Amino acid sequence: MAVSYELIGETGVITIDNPPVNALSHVVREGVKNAVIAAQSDSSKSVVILCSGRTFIAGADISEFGKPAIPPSLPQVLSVIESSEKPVIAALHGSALGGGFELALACHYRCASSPAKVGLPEVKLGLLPGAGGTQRVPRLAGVEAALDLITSGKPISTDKANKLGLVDRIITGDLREGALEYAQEVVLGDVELRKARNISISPKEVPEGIFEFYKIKLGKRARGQLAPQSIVTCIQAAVELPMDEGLNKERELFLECLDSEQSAALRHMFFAERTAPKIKGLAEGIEPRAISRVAIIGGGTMGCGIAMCFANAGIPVTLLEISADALGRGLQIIDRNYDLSVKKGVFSSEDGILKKGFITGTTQYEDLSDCDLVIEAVFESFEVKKEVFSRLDKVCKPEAILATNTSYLDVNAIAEITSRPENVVGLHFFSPANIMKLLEVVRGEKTSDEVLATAMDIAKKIRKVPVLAGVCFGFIGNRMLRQYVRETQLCLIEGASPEQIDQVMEGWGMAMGPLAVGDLSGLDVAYKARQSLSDQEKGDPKTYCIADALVEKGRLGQKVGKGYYLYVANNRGRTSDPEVLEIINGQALKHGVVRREISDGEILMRLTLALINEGFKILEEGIAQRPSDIDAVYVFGYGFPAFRGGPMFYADQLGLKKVYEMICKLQETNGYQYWVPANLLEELAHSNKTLAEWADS
Ligand code: 3H9
Repeated sequence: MAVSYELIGETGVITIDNPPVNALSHVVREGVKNAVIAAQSDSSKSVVILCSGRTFIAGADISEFGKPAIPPSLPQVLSVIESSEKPVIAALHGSALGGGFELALACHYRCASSPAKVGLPEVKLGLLPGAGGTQRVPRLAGVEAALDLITSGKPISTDKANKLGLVDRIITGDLREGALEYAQEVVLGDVELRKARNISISPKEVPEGIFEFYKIKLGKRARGQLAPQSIVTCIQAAVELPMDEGLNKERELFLECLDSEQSAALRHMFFAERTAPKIKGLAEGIEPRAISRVAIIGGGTMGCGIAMCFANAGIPVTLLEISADALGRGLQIIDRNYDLSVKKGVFSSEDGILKKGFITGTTQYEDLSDCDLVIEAVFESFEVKKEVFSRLDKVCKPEAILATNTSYLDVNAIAEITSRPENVVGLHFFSPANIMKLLEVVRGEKTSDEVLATAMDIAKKIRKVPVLAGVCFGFIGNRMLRQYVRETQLCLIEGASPEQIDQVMEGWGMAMGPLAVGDLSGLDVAYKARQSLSDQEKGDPKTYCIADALVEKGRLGQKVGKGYYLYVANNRGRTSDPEVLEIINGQALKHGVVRREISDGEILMRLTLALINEGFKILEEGIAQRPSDIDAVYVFGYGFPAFRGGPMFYADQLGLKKVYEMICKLQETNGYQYWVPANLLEELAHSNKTLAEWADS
């Protein structure tokens, strides 16, 4: 039974039991409504609503969105609760989120255990709280607190909620017992039921211009997104309109958001993130191994960032470098990063010291003999890695997992260096590793199921989004990136400017344009990688001629103050440099390209289609398990806008037939060898199927 009702003394207790997170599925909505109605005619004097399991209600059932709505709606249920003649008390534990917190706000009183969290994270799903959250929070906690809570979507502690007036009582002991006692107090105390709707907000208490200020701020922070703006409109309505009219406004804008492509995309990403760690076809009963000690080989930026991920999760980690000097430099990088995190308020200084304490350094491989997991993050050269893995194989215990952070090299060949290929796996972190959420888990031919399960498990413990990838050049992310970068370079030589390309992609929602990203990571990195390719692998000589020319002129990117742009010291902002245009024009002339005007639409189309087409190839080769995994890679590792749902979701939204036709047209007009439509795309376009349907089948 998802909802049960019992009478304990004079209190009616409604218990919700809908694992895993007590979401407000249809059965829960109906159950709560019926139980509150039943309580009106029994001997109870008050009603307590609480939940079994690990949490109070974590919100509406997201999997029901996009399907025909089945009554009662949540607002209807909340109206029954609010108009109960007996006091209704919500007892919160775990995370009371979204519709779950709104249900609590419609109750007459709220008590909560500590620590627990409350919040309205709907904005992260492209939604706004659609069951009175935007009307009740400003009435209870004030307009500014409401704007912060609802536009950020970040949960707050119940202690803070108590201070803000959103929670009435913190219960320190057993929540159920405490809630029953509180219910009795309420019955003996207040004569009138407390209803948030009865509070009116005096416009005089609202800071002047606050709504315009938030709209402008959110317009910059959440460029092009509908929900944040609508939230501000709803909170403004809470000030300007009576409760029922405010609720109507909220409902109207909630439904508009729910129908939007942005919300569909963000809901897709919610499930993509949670589906990605699941490995298809894993042998039954496989349990992950315990990882209680980790080592990182290589104290460069990447190795240090990886070490911090484990230390932040409280897992002891040893950093190995070849010399005391190099080790000292690595440990300094870690110190600096922690200091920066403390300065930015990510950790308190005590917390920073505590976390740093989990990291020790060594120059001796022998010190790694008791590690359960070793991650190599050394220079990207097979010869260097060969040396590292041979040494690790000798000193590490036989069951230790040996992982490589390689971005491109063959994980199977690396595994074969060791006597334990089944214990070798790729763990490809993204820079800065202590911040970026993506982790590609690369499955070698011989990697055992147990090692994969362990990789997924430890990834979640260090708060990464792990995505399984097969072995190929660049795995999922970088393999697709190559096509995106190629098309960027071709747009440049054919007529676009760096500014135009970056502005188009950033305006569309990418965290950073491709050329600004190149400058940030250093143009020499890709240049060196290109030098090791054969002419055939390099493709058409004009493709990377501009990038090569910039490097050869010493324009290596931000680190030297110039690349595609100029960077003034201490100012990370970029400015245009006429010399770059001269270089581009010179290269076009040299390669016989007559530059033309390229529209913003063409740039967007070519860059996104380059990603999409390669994504289809990756799927048909089985390199990625599912389309949503590719979306997770791009959103969590490459700054792809989450509100567009990742490249594969975006392809479905464009329509696969249209995508296929556009790629065929590019092949026809450009004549490049690059635009060969993927077989899977062709097949789905002809059979009128979506990628989502293909994935489900
Ligand atoms: C809303 O409420 C709108 C209302 O304002 C208006 C209505 C009119 N629905 O995250 P986990 C599943 S919008 C369905 O790994 P954790 C999840 O997919 C909603 N399913 O656990 C996963 O399934 P599986 C606003 C949900 O312990 C499993 O539960 N609320 C929902 O790391 C475990 O999830 C939110 O946005 C859901 N609402 O974190 C809160 N939530 O095992 C969303 C979870 O099959 N939820 N699942 O992969 C969360 O933030 C986290 O799940 C929570 C627990 C913090 C609660």
